[in-house]
Amino acid sequence: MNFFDSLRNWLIYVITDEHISGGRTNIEITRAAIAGGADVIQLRDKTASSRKLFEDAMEIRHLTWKARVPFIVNDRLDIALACNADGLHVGQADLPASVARQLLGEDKILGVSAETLEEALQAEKDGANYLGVGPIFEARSTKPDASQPIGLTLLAEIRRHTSLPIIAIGGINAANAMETISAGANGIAIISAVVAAPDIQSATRRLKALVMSQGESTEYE
Ligand code: TZP
Ligand code: MG
Repeated sequence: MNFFDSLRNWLIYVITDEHISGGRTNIEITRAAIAGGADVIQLRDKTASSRKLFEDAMEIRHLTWKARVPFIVNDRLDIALACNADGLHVGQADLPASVARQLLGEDKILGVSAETLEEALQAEKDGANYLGVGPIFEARSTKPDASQPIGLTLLAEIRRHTSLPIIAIGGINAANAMETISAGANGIAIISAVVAAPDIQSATRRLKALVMSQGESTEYE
């Protein structure tokens, strides 16, 4: 299987957040999420210094390398390159995806956030390897500046118009994971339902089992 095709099999995309983890570090979150079966880890920290982010990224790179779990850095191209992450995730207010692609080269994964069909189609043109689509549900308790939820109908519409892997994000938990996959997401990106859970490992495992049971009955491109 081509390396980029394997993104279609990402089911559980865990994003770190030390602000809601009850004191657990990005490294502890990563360890527990990997142990629970996370298919990809993203380092996301909007307030850490560059040095702290770099040091965390290096350690997460080591852990993910050993576990053969892909590692994506949020927002920061410099950190992604410095730690030799597998890829970078950018939003609509970050470095433009086309520029990120040029600087990353063709061998790294580029993820782009999209809230509309237009953004999704533009991201595809700009060289995205996957789309982060959302917020699907209410997500402002984790991301205070998150937009209004876009809902499952728009997710399904984006699914119909792109063949890129779609990772749905925003307010996803065990109660709505199945319907999110049914609407067309390849996988789900999760912060609070995993990172704020008392047991990160078992929260990850539970979500993975749910989504895997769904995958047995549904197939998307
Ligand atoms: N982008 C859109 S919603 C969101 C991000 C980073 C936050 C998702 O967090 P949660 O806790 O899984 O709703
Ligand atoms: Mg961003």
